[in-house]
Amino acid sequence: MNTIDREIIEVCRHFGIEGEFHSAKSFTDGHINFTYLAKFVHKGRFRKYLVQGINTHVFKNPAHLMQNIVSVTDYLKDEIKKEGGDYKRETLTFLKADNGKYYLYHLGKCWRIYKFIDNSYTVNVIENKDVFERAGKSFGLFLNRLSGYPMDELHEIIPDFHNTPKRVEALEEAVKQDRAGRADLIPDEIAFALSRKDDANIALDLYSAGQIPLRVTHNDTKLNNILFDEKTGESICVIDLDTIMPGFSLYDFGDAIRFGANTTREDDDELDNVKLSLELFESYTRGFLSACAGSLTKAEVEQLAFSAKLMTYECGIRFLTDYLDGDVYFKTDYHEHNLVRARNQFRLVSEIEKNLDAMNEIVERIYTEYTA
Ligand code: ADP
Ligand code: GN1
Ligand code: MG
Repeated sequence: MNTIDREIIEVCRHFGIEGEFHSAKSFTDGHINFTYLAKFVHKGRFRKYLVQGINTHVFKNPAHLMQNIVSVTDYLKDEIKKEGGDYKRETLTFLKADNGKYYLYHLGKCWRIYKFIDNSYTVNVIENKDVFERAGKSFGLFLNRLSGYPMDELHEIIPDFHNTPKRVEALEEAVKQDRAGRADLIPDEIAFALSRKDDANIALDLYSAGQIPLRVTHNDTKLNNILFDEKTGESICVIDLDTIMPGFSLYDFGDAIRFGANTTREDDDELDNVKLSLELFESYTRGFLSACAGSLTKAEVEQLAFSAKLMTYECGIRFLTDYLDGDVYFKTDYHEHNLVRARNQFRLVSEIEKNLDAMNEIVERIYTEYTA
């Protein structure tokens, strides 16, 4: 048994997990937290849990974080029950620790545990466009199911998370500070980011003009934040709920396209692989609008295609800022990882710009189908 196993066992006991320890393996997929799948054998059956170390540099207030998540998943459970669904597979179930909370500081880290949903998988690169349509439907449904949730009760977990103008300001500040001494190496990337500065305000301006509403949004709608069912291939559950906060539907739509309709990984350094797939864009739009066309305002629908550019631009800026700061926010595997990610995102911005008219036509056509 290694040190990690021992650590995981100790943490699990604090969350009331019984049975004989079988194994713990790393299950991390994202750039922020670290996740383990822990298996125990109890009463002759495997019990599986996800044991997650919360990144407290990013999530500074775990109490607020877990209040949001537990209260939203409780709400979703009720909605799913009303629809006759299986709440144990369609939303996450968190465990309480022996301190009475849904998180625990132990061995110098902050932990939480939730139930593993068996016979499920995630997707990182799409091989079949139906998968993306199902993802769109799940995130559209997520938005709809939470439309009656008391938004004022949500904590703003990361202030100004998708405030694109503030992300631009943060980049400008990072250039000025140049903490890692890298600014001189990347004049083209900085110039690209600053040349699109005016786009950053569009969503917030529409909100100020009363044309798009605040909603309860997920804010991190990467394709790998959806579980699919191994038997049916259907999308079953939206996961990675850390950034649920009041936001715009445009954030959720745009971020999903940013990740899923890119014809390659977000950190592919071969920029000619980076394209916007109109076919995948159409699939996601179809799934998304099938679930929530009726509840979107005219301005939201009109900005869906643009939101893909906005969120890709914003994400590129965040990667570039972190590169300039010395890689303090996103996990990186090598020295230039954040720079490679930023270049990839900026190339995708250019590709989206070329395709924006076609994307708008797709949205209009599908929206008309669902609302005619
Ligand atoms: P992060 O993106 O921060 O690594 P996630 O919450 O997305 O964390 O979880 C990491 C991975 O664990 C997911 O991509 C998925 O493969 C798997 N996973 C997460 N929650 C569940 C669950 N309840 N059941 C089964 N697998 C899950
Ligand atoms: C992070 O944790 P993960 O990998 O799902 C980030 C998102 C970015 C994404 C880019 C809390 O998400 O905002 O869009 O990386 N999450 C946070 O891949 O910053
Ligand atoms: Mg994730």
